[in-house]
Amino acid sequence: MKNINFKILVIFIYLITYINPAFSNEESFQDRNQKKIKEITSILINEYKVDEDYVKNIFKSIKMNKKVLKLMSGAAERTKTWEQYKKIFITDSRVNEGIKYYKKNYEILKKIELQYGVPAEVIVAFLGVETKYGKRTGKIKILDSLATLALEHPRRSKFFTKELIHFIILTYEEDLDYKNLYGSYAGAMGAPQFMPSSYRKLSVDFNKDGKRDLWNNKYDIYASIANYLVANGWKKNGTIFSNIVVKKEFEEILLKRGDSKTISAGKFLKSINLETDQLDKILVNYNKTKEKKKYLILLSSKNKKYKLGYTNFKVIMRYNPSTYYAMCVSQLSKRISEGL
Ligand SMILES: [Ca+2]
Repeated sequence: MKNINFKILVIFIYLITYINPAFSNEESFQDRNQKKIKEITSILINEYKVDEDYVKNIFKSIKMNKKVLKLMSGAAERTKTWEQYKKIFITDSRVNEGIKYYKKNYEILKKIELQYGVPAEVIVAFLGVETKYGKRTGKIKILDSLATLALEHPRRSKFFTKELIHFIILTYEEDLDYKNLYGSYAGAMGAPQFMPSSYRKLSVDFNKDGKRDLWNNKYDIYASIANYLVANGWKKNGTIFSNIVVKKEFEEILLKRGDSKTISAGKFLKSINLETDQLDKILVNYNKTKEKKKYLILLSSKNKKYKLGYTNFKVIMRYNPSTYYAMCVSQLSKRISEGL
């Protein structure tokens, strides 16, 4: 009997020492990042006047999340072709759900559209792509994911350190419970998936209840998306993109540029020794529009898929720099408005 108890004890000690992360990895996560944690702590306390105990308690509570490092390298916009990417986001069910969502929230959406000049269907399309209309806001503890990426991502540690700092200030200033905030693996928050820096800078308390709530309040959610776009140059009544046909002799040259790219039409024309405003020379039946800035959007060279984008397309790319992402939001918004 004694012998069995002893064996169990040995196994128990083994388990808590080598398997339970609280006794092994976590300690070393804080330990091996001691210097950086000190730097961040000092910035928060000295530059942003965040309470010292508050910051120290936060760093004590952080648990490394190895999964987010893996997930970062497999982001859909970097691994998929246009056809594969589109299949995820522009399905009949997502379009239909968007139309229903639009109708259900019509009054609030129109109020925001009127004030900001951003069409309701564009706001809805962002929500559709980001979180399936607010239903999937993410289940990963934001503090842990941001800290893991800030301290241990091989390439993007600088970017995530900035976001981690913003996140801590945000929770401190707006009295948010960092222990219970969940989001995407990259630390994006709420229905519109704002990163902490954008949350602090551009989210809006539209219903004036003293809180900027991007999880639950539709006024705040819609207004924040619209405000983000306006702050990044959204043009009221501007076109987002149009279909074009490139003349055969120029198509090959254009498609050589590859997939998932948005390039200035002027720059492309210059590269083939044309004037920057001579777009009509390379396109079939091209009608000039009022839009000054134009972009050639390359989706798939294999399937000869390209479009022409305007200023608002580039503004959508400020939300997420992927050409595929911006085209999905654009096409989803179009399909939703066509289906109303
Ligand atoms: Ca509010």
